[in-house]
Amino acid sequence: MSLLSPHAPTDRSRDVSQPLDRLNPDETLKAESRQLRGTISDGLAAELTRAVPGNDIKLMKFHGLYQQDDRDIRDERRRQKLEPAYTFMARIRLPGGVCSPSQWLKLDELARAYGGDTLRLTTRQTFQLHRVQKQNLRPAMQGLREVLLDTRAACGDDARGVMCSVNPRLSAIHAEVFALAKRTSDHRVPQSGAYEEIWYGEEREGTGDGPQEPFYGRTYMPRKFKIGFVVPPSNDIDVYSQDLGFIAIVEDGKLQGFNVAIGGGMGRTDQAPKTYPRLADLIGFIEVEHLQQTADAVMGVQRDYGDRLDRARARFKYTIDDKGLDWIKGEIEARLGFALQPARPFAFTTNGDPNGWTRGDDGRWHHTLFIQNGRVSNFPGRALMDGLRAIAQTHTGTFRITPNQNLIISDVSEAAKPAIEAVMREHGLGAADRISGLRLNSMACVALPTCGLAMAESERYLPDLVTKIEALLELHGLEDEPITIRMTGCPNGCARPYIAEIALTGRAPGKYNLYLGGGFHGQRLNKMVLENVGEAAILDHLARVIADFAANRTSGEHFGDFAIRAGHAAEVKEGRHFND
Ligand code: SRM
Ligand code: SF4
Repeated sequence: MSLLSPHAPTDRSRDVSQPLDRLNPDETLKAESRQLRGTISDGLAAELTRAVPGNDIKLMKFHGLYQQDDRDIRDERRRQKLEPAYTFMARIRLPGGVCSPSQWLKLDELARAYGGDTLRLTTRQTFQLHRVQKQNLRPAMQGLREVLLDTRAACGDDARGVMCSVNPRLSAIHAEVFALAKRTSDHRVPQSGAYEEIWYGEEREGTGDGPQEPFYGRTYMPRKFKIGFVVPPSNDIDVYSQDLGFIAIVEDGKLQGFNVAIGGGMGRTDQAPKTYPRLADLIGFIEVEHLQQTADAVMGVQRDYGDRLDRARARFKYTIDDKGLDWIKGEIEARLGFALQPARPFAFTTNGDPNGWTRGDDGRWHHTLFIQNGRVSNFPGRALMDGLRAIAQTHTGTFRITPNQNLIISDVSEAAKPAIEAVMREHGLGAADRISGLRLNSMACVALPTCGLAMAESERYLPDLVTKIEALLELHGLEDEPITIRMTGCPNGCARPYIAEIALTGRAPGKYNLYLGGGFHGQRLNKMVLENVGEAAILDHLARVIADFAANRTSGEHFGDFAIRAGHAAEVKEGRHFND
């Protein structure tokens, strides 16, 4: 099959400087996949293995599914000459992280039936089921469908689930921005009937080889594309880390439109200077009525000019740096047919979540439940999974997953509040739990044992490390100080570490790079200060910086700002700066 016309004819032509015969093999795979079908159905039917063939692993990402294996037992199985313990991770598409109690109950049921009795809340406000056996994938997908959920385009080279500030206190504005985020998400879901065909066993019109992807064409996006909506003063979604961010401009209590930010991204690879985290640039302001058109124009530019040769350079941030911001902005405006207005003033104050009860401007209550690293399970003395199921059985409002992996039990009436508090107490969810400012602002990616790319522990290690850093903070009476700390098991940046005040990214078992100096509300990249070091060196270094912070900070100065001002994030002990 030829790749000569991979894109829809409706837009301007693709970047002709990229020779077709040298495109990345993944481009051919997409183009020849019959709109994401590949041989997925055959792979699912093969009974001799728990895995699917390599190319289908890639195509299944577009269906929100990742093949993984249990890395805790990988070596042992190899010794026993057994196939790795393959299972699948399913990521749900849940724009803005909002779900209903009946959806929660279904997810709880599926997690207990197929997902190892646990649910994972992600840094992009959705659920992941892990450890789903191949033969359980279809029942799981059909179960999701019963509550109008699916995993479509939760992964793959497409527009991922769209993020949206949770901001429960501003209920009316949140509702408006959330509706726009959801519409943007729905608008960019691939149209292919492959999903219905493979997972629901349905035939759909237009399921053949025809031109049924008016926007994506046959080769979709060059790489994943991430969109987020934020409502200041909270920058909970870390808007500067999105490929395309919309910053709500609210004047006189009314949504006026959005500032547009483009080109954020966190991923980097160690020892590969051509990859780096980048903060998004503000390029202007648009009225609400131009929102979808703008999203289309921006995505269209990346679709047509993104790097389709080198996947390590295929994110929008590199297209912008390669072509130049002015050129990209000009191309966006040419597609829009008008110039963007100058960006309007706004101010962020934090990217964290409040803890506990807050009251919305409509008088309804919202409870933010701290969920360490997004892991929902029954822990000793804290039956989180059971407790949330019990709440979902009576709750009449919504649940909102925050971009910090926490959960808001939202839209609670005054009358219903005592009953929810009683269920929380009964399950050890303690509404009044004392949580340090550091822990409350901590985030870790999944990493081991499921993530195939992890080089070190993250979710399973950060809680213990935080306990040790808390002890250092307590020495100086800083236990309530809000400080963002984020850990990832590799440099890919799934917990958005490069904008945290303290960050650790995995290099090898027990070894991390330490970064300091990110902005408290996600406005500045941090700097690497130690490379490839273990816990003792990390704690030793932090002890000195924390002592200096306690002694010499100015009033109200945040830890990250102090680290920069005092020169603690200026020198790399080994290695080099990558983001000066
Ligand atoms: Fe991520 C790949 C988990 C948010 C950057 N990410 C992965 C995979 C699928 C590993 C893989 O490719 O085999 C991880 C699955 C682990 C597992 O067992 O579940 C994984 N990413 C996650 C989640 C679950 C972390 C979490 O603990 O919450 C987050 C799911 C988000 C969602 O609901 O969609 C998650 N990943 C992010 C973010 C944060 C964000 O988007 O706000 C980033 C940084 C932002 C960005 O994209 O620049 C991120 N993930 C990556 C990358 C690096 C991309 C790059 O441009 O270099 C990879 C690797 C890749 O794509 O090649 C990756
Ligand atoms: Fe896996 Fe690395 Fe992402 Fe963590 S940051 S989930 S280790 S890919």
